[in-house]
Amino acid sequence: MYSNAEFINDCLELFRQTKGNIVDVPGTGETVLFEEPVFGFASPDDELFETFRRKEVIGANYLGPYEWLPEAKSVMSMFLPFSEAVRKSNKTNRTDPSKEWLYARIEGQEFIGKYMAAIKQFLADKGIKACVPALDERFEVKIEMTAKGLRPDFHADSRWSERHAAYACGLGTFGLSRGLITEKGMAGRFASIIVSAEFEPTIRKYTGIDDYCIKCGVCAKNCPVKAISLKHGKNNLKCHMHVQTMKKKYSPRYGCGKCQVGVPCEFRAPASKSAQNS
Ligand code: B12
Ligand code: SF4
Ligand code: SF4
Repeated sequence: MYSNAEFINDCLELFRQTKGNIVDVPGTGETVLFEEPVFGFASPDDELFETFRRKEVIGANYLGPYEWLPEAKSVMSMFLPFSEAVRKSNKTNRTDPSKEWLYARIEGQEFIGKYMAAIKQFLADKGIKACVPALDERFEVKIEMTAKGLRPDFHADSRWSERHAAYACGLGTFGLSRGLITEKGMAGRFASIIVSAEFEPTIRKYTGIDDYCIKCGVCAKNCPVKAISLKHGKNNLKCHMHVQTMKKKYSPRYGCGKCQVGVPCEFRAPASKSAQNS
């Protein structure tokens, strides 16, 4: 029997061994992108994975764990928090992403891809089948335009959503900015893998989709293009347009993330029960 703790230890060892988490950022030097990840597990039979097919949640394009991997017995999601250096750097400018943030978005995602491929290979060597939806050729994001009065927006009907997987795996809840707040905060990236080995599901410490958000509105104040408001929530289109503008300026890199730094949910969950008790 391969336990949750053993699998987590193996994943942490692979995290340390995989090359690419320290990058040479021009003008800054060697920068660590991510701190060690935190992990959560869910059963593929969790009813949330069916709920995700609803139009208002993700949509009909979404594929559940069994469609990605017919032999699925567990879903594992992880949050990789950005290092303090990456988070701190992105607070120095209110409009443009810092160099460190740009590298964490692009080189950071390349590192995550290599890391997830290493986990998949490690499991294959143990005779365990696995699928990483983000690395699978079936992955796609279908954009559907929506409009609330004069407020054009879009909904992403994704084949797989890392935040929704993390929510199901007990890692945290959504915030006003729509980022997912974990007990290690929001500033970071998610990854997930569906496996044919059975692990104990993580008990979710929340019932509502935004339990960890205190509705302070700081993310809305930080947003350079006013894509977030306490009244209307988050506007994906405005956010996307800004990220595209940054891409023109910093291509091949891009990003923003001003709603994820200098906020109470940057590196902790302001409203989680464990945060209140500590
Ligand atoms: C498309 C996309 C975008 C689009 C649209 C985002 C969106 N909200 O869909 C744009 C370009 C705007 C975008 C911007 C950014 N992104 Co982006 N993006 C993605 C991508 C590729 C797919 C997102 C997706 O699947 N959306 C699906 C739709 C359905 O999500 P949603 O509308 O927010 O879901 C709502 C509904 O489901 C609703 N709901 C209604 N009823 C119910 C019922 C239940 C039970 C539940 C659970 C929910 C629910 O609640 C949700 C939240 O409001 C993911 C990677 C991935 N594969 O997951 C990264 C991802 C979401 N992005 C990420 C990041 C970091 C960013 C940026 C910071 C850019 C940057 N790197 O600098 C900004 C931040 C925007 C923000 N404020 O969060 C991270 C999120 C990190 C985090 N802590 O949450 C992700 C997960 C990438 C990763 N691998 O880590 N992104
Ligand atoms: S900054 Fe405040 S309102 Fe915005 S997501 Fe974080 S806790 Fe919620
Ligand atoms: S990523 Fe930037 S543009 Fe998008 S919501 Fe956050 S602060 Fe606004």
